[in-house]
Amino acid sequence: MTTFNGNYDGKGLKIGIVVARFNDFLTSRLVTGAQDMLLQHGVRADDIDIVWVPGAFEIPLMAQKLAKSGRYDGLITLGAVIRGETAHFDYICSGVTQGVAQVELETGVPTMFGVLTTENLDQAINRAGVKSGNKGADCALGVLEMVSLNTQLDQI
Ligand code: INI
Repeated sequence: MTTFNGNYDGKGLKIGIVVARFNDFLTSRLVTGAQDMLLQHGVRADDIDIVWVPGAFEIPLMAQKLAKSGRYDGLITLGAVIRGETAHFDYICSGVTQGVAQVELETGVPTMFGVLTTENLDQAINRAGVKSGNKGADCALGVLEMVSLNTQLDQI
């Protein structure tokens, strides 16, 4: 029996971050959380590229472009969609969720979903580094683990 576990070694990895500018007072905190965690695990600052897009709905297209470029070991997508602010909430959430999942499965590049989809501003603030951790930092650990697994399983 063989068990596979990913590690969190970021040395030599190139990571792309696609982040929505909408609600940037929240999403910039997610970027900081992700960057700090990647740097702590050995990713070089020069090996982190950040692409800002207007809103969460625009994330999948740029994530797809980065994934298809073949230059990234893994990607992190970050955004904040808050229900109270838009009648489009369900459409935006469903577009970005399905889009990011499609990018990951079609390209095979590990792609983290760090888009907050919350009922209210408080829930979003709490997940951007206040009470309930930082979703960006969680995604940074997640992408390192998935890249490691992806590499291991490519070699069997
Ligand atoms: N985009 C977000 O990232 N978060 C939101 O809460 C949001 N709201 O509330 O509307 C939002 N809208 C913009 C959307 O993502 C697109 O940029 C826009 O519809 C243009 O395609």
